[in-house]
Amino acid sequence: MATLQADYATPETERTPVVKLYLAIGLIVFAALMLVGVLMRAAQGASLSSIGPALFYQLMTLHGAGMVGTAGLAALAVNWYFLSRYVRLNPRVFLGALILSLVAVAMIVGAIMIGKFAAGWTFLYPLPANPLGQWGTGAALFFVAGLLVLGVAFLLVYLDMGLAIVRRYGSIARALGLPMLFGLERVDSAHPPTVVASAMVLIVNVAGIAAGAVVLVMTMLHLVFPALAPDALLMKNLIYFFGHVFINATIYSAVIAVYEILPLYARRPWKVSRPFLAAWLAVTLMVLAVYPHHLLMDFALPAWMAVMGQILSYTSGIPVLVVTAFGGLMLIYRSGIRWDAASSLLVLGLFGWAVGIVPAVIDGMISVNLVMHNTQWVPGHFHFYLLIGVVPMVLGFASYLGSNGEQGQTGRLGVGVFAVGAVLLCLTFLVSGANSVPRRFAVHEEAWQWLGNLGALSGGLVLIGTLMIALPILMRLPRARLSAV
Ligand code: HEM
Ligand SMILES: [Cu+2]
Repeated sequence: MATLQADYATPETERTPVVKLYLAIGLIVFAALMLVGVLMRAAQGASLSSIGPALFYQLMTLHGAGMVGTAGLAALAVNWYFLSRYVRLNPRVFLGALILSLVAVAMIVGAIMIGKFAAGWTFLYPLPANPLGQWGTGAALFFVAGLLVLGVAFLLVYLDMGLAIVRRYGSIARALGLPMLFGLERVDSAHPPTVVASAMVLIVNVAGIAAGAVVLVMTMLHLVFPALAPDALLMKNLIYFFGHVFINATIYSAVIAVYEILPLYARRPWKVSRPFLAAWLAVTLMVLAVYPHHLLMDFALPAWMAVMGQILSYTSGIPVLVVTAFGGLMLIYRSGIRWDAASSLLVLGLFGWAVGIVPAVIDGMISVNLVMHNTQWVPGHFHFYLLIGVVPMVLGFASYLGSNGEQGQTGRLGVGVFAVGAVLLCLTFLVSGANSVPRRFAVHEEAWQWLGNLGALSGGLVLIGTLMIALPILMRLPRARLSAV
């Protein structure tokens, strides 16, 4: 590492241990929640009808909140690890956030498994306060408070990241590369893509989590004082602003693994350019404004918001995707890259992210949404870019960090098993959606059940593939030092 950077960067001995802890916990939780997913899909296929609707919705809430939270934390670890190369971050803050998150997990899991809370991870107002006898106010409060604690953990890390970025780069805008983009400074091709992405994530996710905190507190107030009933449309706007921004920030954090690790394999640098900076600025603004595509069927929403949601849906994901996919392919092309578990996972992640955006954009059109809204088309597209996009990026990072330069055969084989299972699973959702199978239904019509069963089998493959990738990593991780690629 250059001496100039050494003044700012976090020492290696401080960077790695906490990140390993995040990853080890993350991999185990991912696998456990995949099993929950398989159980749900099997229930929809009627081959596990003993689950019953009450437990199904508990599992759905657990799987949704758990996967979103785990993906968020794992992507945060990717972001933190690579940002700490360029700025001095505080590992104690990062560890504190992990401990807070585990407290949050205990509250959330307790609310669901003991308190029987089952309103879905989106806790859509006023459902948490209308349990029809399935759960008590205490369970709802614990769930909502758990999410709030998780949000606080993220904000603490972001505060540390933001301060460190400002210390080194002067401002978040400069880290995002705005002076270079607008010609006020010469384009410095050595400006790290990681710093640009981190600046974007900070801007959008602090806003997202702040909105989340507001709506969580309002939900708690409503639970304690039912007479205090906020406007339902406002609550829905806040919830989907938060949910949309949070999951997008997760994707844009995870992609940092591609920016940092692929160049090591291809032995070529990933250089920052004007189009790259323009794409990241564009997505910073659009991610914040596109969320009404979740409310296209809410007729009370002002029409201009729905139209904005539709139009921005066409463009929101595209700029960064294009510069990243193009940049990644240029990097790989004729580079003689070595295909091991880590590099294959990162490229699989790019593929899943790119392909998953297509059905998402289709559903972002009002005329399509009229038909596809709340069908399994929706889990179809988001599993595509989460399961085949974010998860492989995180696994690729873990595999790179844990490889110690050695890469076993099991992991590579696991990537194939994972990919086949994951694509099949997503197809079962998309085909179901195209046939108007509703999402979030515990019990399915007989005609749809084969898709549920095929989905459960595919999910089983995904789980096996994940274990084949994750177990060798988990075994190596404790003694892994800075990975030598
Ligand atoms: C083996 C892998 C997986 C299986 C079998 C699986 C299965 C399922 C099933 C059956 C549902 C309910 C679908 C419905 O609405 O009818 C679901 C929902 C969901 N899954 Fe997965 N999933 C898997 C992996 C993942 C991953 C990796 C993520 C994110 C990182 C994820 C995030 C979600 C979310 C956010 C929901 C929505 C819950 C809700 O509607 O409230 N899943 N999944
Ligand atoms: Cu969205």
